[in-house]
Amino acid sequence: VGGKRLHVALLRAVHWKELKATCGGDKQSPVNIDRRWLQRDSGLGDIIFEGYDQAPPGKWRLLNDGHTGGCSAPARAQLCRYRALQLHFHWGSPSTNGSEHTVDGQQLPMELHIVHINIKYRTLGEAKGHPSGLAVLGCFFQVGCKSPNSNYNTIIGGLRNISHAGQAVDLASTFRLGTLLPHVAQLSRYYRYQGSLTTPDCSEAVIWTLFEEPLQAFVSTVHFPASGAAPLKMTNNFRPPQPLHSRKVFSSRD
Ligand code: 1SD
Ligand code: ZN
Repeated sequence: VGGKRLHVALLRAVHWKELKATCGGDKQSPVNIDRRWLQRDSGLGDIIFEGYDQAPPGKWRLLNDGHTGGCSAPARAQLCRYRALQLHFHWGSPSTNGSEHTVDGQQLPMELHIVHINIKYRTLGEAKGHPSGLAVLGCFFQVGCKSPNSNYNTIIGGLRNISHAGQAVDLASTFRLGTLLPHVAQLSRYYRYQGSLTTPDCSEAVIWTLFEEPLQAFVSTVHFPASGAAPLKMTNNFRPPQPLHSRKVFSSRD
């Protein structure tokens, strides 16, 4: 498994479809969000977050899986009928280019994903077989922050301790999942479309929700150390935008 995962990580995203046919499907993610062609959907109301405001009893465990640094979600945080599984980041080098989704053709410095599973399904494998099996919340980041969210400092500090693939660390302090999201007043402004996981097997099982409001963080510090015997220098762990084909990107607001 380790060998195959490493193989996937080293293979450029453009070749993933040669390894996994599903990566060549017509509902792939990420996509460019062209704001000229957004379709307003009045049915996209406020997202119901449950448990996002509770500090989890356990510790957040941060893992370097060879493709990203992320945490499993220790709380029973849920949005509508989807339960939070894990969160992770995509970033780049230079640090101005790291997001997976682009907005009007522009890449943002970094993108957070919180992956959720439809509570109808028991396993990730089962959920991957259904178009609404998974829901991923995405948040963009901006650099040049006036008021960075300090909970990200805890995560960013932890990333420095997992510079090798396979390493994990418990974070020193806990935090509520909700504190990682944009300001509450901005949570009703989002884009929505039907897509896929952005890593192989690229299952077309994801309802994507991307918040309009970018978060602030010291993006330039979000790197795995380049020094030492790190087998993978983890930068540019983003997949480029994929064709939209016949899909539409919906907007919750005009
Ligand atoms: O890239 C992640 C991948 O690391 C893994 O977390 C997967 C869920 O099993 O999700 C993708 S993504 O589509 O959320 N980027
Ligand atoms: Zn992701």
